[in-house]
Amino acid sequence: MKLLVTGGAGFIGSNFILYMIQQYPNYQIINMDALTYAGNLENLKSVQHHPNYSFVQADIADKPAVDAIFQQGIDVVVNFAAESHVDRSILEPEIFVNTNVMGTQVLLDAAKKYGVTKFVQVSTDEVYGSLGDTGLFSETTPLAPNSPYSASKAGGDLLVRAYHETFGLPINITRCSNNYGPYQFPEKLIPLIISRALNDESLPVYGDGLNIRDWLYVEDHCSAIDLVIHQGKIGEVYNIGGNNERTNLHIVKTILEELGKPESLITYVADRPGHDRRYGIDPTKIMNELGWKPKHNFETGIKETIQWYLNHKDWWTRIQSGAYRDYMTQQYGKR
Ligand code: NAD
Ligand code: TDX
Repeated sequence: MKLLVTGGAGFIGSNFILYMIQQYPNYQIINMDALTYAGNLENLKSVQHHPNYSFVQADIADKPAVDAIFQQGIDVVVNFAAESHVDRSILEPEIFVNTNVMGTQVLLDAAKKYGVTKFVQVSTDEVYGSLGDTGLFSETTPLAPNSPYSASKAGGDLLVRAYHETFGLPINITRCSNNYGPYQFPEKLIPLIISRALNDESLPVYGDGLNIRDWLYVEDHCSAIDLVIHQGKIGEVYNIGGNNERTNLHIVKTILEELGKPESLITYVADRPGHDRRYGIDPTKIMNELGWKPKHNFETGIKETIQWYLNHKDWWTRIQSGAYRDYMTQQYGKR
C-alpha cells in the first residue's frame, strides 16, 4: 500500500507515521508537510532513513506540487494537514480557510483525478459546536462550529462529503476529541502547562477554568484511524473518543500535583472569545462497527505524558528557542 500522510510532521501526524511504520513496515509512506511553525521533523528522526518512508515539503494548497505527488500513484490519503490552534484562528482566520478548506479541496481534486481507494479526512469534535451539561456528540449531531478553526474544519469536511456524494470518491471522515501525548506543540493546554510549570511561570487558565474537554491518548487516535483505513465503510463518518471528560482546571491541577508545583501558579485570564463550554464524544459507532477500543486510561496516560515531557525537555526547549528550525535546514536545506 502507498499511503500519503499530509501534515505528518505535526503532533498527531508524526505519532501516526511512527505507529504505522511499526504496524506495517511494508507500507510505503509519503509524508507531505509544508513545515509551518507546527511541523517538526525531529519527531520523525527515528524513521527518517527507513526505506519505506519519504518526506516531501509541500503545501496541500499548491496544485502542481500535489499533482506531482499523486502522479506517483497513491492508494490511500490520510489528511492531517491543518492549521490546528483555535487561539491562532481568532487572531488570523485567513490561513485557516486557505489550508483547511482550500487545501482540502486541492487534495480532493487530485484524489478524484488520479483515483484512490480511500481518502480519510481527519477532523475534530469541534465541528459540532458546544454541548450543554448533558448529552454527547454522535455522528448525526448537526454541525455548529463556533471558532474560525472549527468553521474551517467543518468546511473541509463538507467538501469531503460532497466529493463522495457528487463524484463517488471513496471517503471516510473521522471526528476525534482532544488528543494528548508525546510531540504536542507547546501552545496546546497540556504541554503549555507542563513547560510553564517546570519554569515556575504563571499558568493561564481561560475564564473560570470549568470548560470541559474529552481527552484521548494520541496512540488510541492512531489505532482508530488505522481501523478506518482498513475497515471503515465507504462514505461513513466515525466519531473517536474515550469518555474522558475533564475540566481544564482538573487538568492543570493534576499536572501541578504530579510535578510538585504550587497551585498559586494558576492565573485566571480573560476567556477565549466564543469558547466552547463542553465537548463529549459518543464513540459507540466505531466501537461496535469496527471493534475499536482505546488502550490507555486517562489517569495513567496523563502521568506517562508528563513523564515524557520531563524526559524530553530538550525537544520542547528547542521549540521555544526556535532551534528546531535549524534541524530542518540542516536536513532539507530550506525552511
Ligand atoms: P499540528 O498543528 O500539530 O500539525 C499540523 C501539521 O500540518 C504540521 O506539521 C504543519 O506543518 C502541517 N501543515 C499545516 N498547514 C499545511 C499545509 N497548508 N500544507 C501541508 N502541511 C501543512 O496539528 P495536530 O494537532 O497534529 O492535528 C492534526 C489534525 O488532526 C488536524 O487536521 C486537526 O484538525 C485534527 N485534530 C486534532 C486534534 C487535537 O487534539 N490536536 C483533535 C482532533 C482532530
Ligand atoms: O493557555 C490556555 N489556557 C486555557 O485555559 C490554553 C492554550 C487553553 N486553555 C483552554 C481552552 C480549552 O478549553 O484549555 C482547553 C484546551 O485548549 P487547547 O489546547 O487550545 O485545545 P482546544 O481548543 O480544545 O482544541 C484542541 O482540540 C481539538 C486542538 O487544538 C484542536 O486542533 C482539536 O481539533
